[in-house]
Amino acid sequence: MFNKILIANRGEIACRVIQTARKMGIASVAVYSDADRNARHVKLADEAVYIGPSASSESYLVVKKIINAALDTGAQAIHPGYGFLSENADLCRHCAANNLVFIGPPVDAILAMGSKSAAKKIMANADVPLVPGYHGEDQNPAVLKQAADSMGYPVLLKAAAGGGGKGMRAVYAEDEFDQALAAAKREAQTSFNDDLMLVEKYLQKPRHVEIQVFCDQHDNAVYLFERDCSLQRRHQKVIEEAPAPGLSEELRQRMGSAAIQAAKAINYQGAGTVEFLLDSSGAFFFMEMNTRLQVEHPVTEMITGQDLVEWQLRVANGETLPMRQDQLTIHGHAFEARIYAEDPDNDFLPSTGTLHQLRAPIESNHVRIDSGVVEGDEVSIFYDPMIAKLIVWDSDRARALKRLTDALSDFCINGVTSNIPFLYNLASTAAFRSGDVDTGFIEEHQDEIFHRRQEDLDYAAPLAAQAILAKRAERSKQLAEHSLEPSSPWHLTDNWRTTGIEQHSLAMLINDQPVQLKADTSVMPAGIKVVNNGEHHFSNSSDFNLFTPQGVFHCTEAQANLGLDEDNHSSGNLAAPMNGTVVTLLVEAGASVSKGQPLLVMEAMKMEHTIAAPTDGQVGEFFYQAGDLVDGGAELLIFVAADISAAL
Ligand code: MV4
Repeated sequence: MFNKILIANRGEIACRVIQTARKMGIASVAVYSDADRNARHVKLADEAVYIGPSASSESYLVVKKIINAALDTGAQAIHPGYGFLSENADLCRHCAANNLVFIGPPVDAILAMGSKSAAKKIMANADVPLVPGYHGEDQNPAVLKQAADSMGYPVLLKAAAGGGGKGMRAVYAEDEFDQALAAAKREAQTSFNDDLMLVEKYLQKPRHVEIQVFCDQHDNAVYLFERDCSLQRRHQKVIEEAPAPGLSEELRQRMGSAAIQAAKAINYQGAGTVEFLLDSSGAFFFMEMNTRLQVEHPVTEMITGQDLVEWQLRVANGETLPMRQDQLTIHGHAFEARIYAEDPDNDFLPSTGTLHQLRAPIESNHVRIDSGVVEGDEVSIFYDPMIAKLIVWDSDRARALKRLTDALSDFCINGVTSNIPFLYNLASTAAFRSGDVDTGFIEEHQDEIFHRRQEDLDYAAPLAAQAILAKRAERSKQLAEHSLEPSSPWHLTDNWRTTGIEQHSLAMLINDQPVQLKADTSVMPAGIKVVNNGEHHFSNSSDFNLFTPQGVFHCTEAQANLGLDEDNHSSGNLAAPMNGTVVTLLVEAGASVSKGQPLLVMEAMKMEHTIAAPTDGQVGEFFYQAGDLVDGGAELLIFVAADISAAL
């Protein structure tokens, strides 16, 4: 076995490969760019080599730098991960030329699968089922149109050099064909510098079911069952699962055998994935073959109990496959959700920045987190903004799905916008729960997925109120413990509410929705009701995230009316009306004051503002001194209304 390998990648996959290498007693070499100088994979590796500027094109994608890093550190093999150079024939060739083992397939297999039309030709010869269509060299428009007419509309025009949904155009009727073909060829020429076209029967909302295959150098080949990756948005996978919901054992075996046939047709070695389109009738058709370990491989690991990176290392080292087909079984069900720093409410644009808070769910036999970052790291603009992969497992799909929604609710991220609420809403839809998933799912259910339901708000509001009350009680308790007067009411701990407040008027923004609540803490648990969700002037006195099973709610507490609510004579904590500076305190802490008596002067926007006593009462404590800068909405002092303090 290798003594040392180099991981030519970054982020979560680099960390994941390093972990298996360590488990096997193999030393690891990381490579890193400027932006990744302090990255997690650099810290986890035994050694690390700087390979240049942050832009991938000047670092992670430079074959010469990767090869030199391996040679300079005495690494015997290179693991390419996924993306970057993982399917790059040049890296494969340069490894061979430098007596380095490429942990992946032979270069001919990479080349064979690199072109969609070449791949389909190979698969046709291997009797692997293809979508009915034309994949020929003759690109005479009349030939292509004849093929379309004979298979019947709708048809799909696909650029042979395309991929990931790029260069596809549907044609619904014969009279649209010529114009559509001309447009598709122009686009392909522009995008791929190659306008070779395939024509296929257009399958309506198929499922994307892929088979994990593994082949060693001794002509052994197995499939490790399937993954359903139909849940995609703009051809990016969002949630993957294994096994595929509702797939019969008979269909699984037929797809697995077809995948093995595809692998053998190209003398495959290593980990590979054969992607199929599965239509509603149960017919399946070869789409493409990926000659690398996939992002979503963990769900296969969870249901088979196998470490696929360990398999890769053993196979690359010339060992036979660790298991035979008859030894592999499916146990339970697994999901993977890709946690991204992106904003679903802003067309999923990446949300770069600092991960001020990153608290992942606790890992267990049921919850696995593959992450390349830790709290405090930057999510940079240079690379894919994936924060982590959340993988869950349980004994059946329903239980695994509950694990998923619970874990998403426990995943706390602050500092960047994440797609967690989107993932949670998606996983919570009835259609997803029923396993009724195909490639059109997100499009079809987007109202339910993207729309923050009113009931979510009503659900969140009382929870947010409880959070505010708890925060206030905690703050008052802290103050009481440091208060000046031994006789001060703040010392009373006989369940007396430290601020003496029993009815609260709370106002807040919940996910930008104004909400007003009345809370009565004279009863336990606090009686809280949502009142008219009227408009309020909000000052962002304090923001907090409410992480709930319904997803994350961003809450901004504020005073609807400063300090007192007209229709009840409770006292309150007086808040600064806006950002400003405290000019002077006009009374001592602990002083008794009368309604309207000036308590404090602050300056804001070149004007002086006097904060006056909302009613007769007592100043509990000032939180600021003269000269202090104050954020709008910040609590300036604690004030206890006379009718409350009289009762003490
Ligand atoms: C198709 C298809 C329907 N009919 N081919 C999308 C990208 C590439 N992987 C192939 N794709 C498709 N090919 C025929 N003949 C529908 C898709 C497709 C799709 C496939 C898998 C996963 C998600 C998809 C989303 C949209 C379209």
